[in-house]
Amino acid sequence: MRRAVALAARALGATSPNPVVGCVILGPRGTVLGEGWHRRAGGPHAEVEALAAASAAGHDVRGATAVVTLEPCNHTGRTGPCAQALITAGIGRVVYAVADPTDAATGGAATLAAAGVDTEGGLLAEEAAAGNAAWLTSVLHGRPFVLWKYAATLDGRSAAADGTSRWITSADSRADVHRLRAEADAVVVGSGTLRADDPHLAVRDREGAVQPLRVVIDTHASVTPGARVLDDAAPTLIAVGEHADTTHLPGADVVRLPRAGAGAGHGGLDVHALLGELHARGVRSVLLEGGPALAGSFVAAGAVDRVVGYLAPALLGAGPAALGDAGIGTIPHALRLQVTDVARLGPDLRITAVPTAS
Ligand code: AOF
Ligand code: ZN
Repeated sequence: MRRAVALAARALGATSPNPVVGCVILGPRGTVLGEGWHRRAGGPHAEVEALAAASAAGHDVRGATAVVTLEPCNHTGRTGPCAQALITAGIGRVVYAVADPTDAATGGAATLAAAGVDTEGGLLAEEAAAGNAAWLTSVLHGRPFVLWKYAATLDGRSAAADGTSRWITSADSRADVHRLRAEADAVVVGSGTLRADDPHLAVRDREGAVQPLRVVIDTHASVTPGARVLDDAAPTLIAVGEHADTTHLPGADVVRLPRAGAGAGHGGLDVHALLGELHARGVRSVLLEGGPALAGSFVAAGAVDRVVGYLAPALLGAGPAALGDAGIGTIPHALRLQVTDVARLGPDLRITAVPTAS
């Protein structure tokens, strides 16, 4: 199953609005007969890919075990039902990690069991669910999964007093951020970051990566037509306030959003309205890249699902903090996180954490 989870992860960022799914078919004594993963929405499901790989290798899969990260689907959508494909192939046992929570596709386990296939769910479920967090969040909550990424010095500052921020972290950390971008369906920045850094936000140096939608939160439509984020390397959406003048941006993809209510950090655009708009466009995962005010408004809205902090062993002592006002005024109201991973990237530390269930 751990191998199936790793196979699924190969297509992170490429399958939305569908899940990532991996499948390994095991013969007697645990020999691998075939492996597959879902590569693109609308393409063959992982189980079908794995069956095809086993067949291409000349293996007989009758009586074999299929290990799959998601309960095999039970429906005819863009492709046929995988539960039936496994039954037809003569698979003897199916082990899956996470039950399919969608009304459309659920029921595969029952179909398999009714056909006499030995079926078991829940193996490594937590690990598989974490790997499919974007899809599961969108199915269960009707909004994209949000990962907030920041880079800071050890004293938590994301820029110096004079506004310079290039570069706080090492080349290794910055390459890792390109991986996060490639895995995300959309990358979101605020207009302050746009003015300060003129970022490009496209994915570089990653073969086969699907470019994320670049999203600029720009209440007053202050972005200039020459901004690098508006080039044609990737699509771009500009989210503006209801009354913004956008006549200087002909042809741009613009969405108008309401202002956030009181107590929502910096009082920018309504975060949930933005996430609803992105969800409607098929976005299942959002990488929130900056800056501090925008991140504060997402935290205030309860819309951060994972935090990845790149910490450089450097001190500034002055300059803006990584996170701006999130409407938190006292220690008991701190957003408590649980660290899920700590890694060293060159000289830096990368800390991954998720909000603790409260
Ligand atoms: C996938 N890939 O490997 C598996 C999926 O859009 P469709 O018709 O391909 O159906 C997508 C649904 O099928 C998806 O939401 C999930 O419930 C189920 N399983 N989907 O895209 C896969 N196994
Ligand atoms: Zn399927």
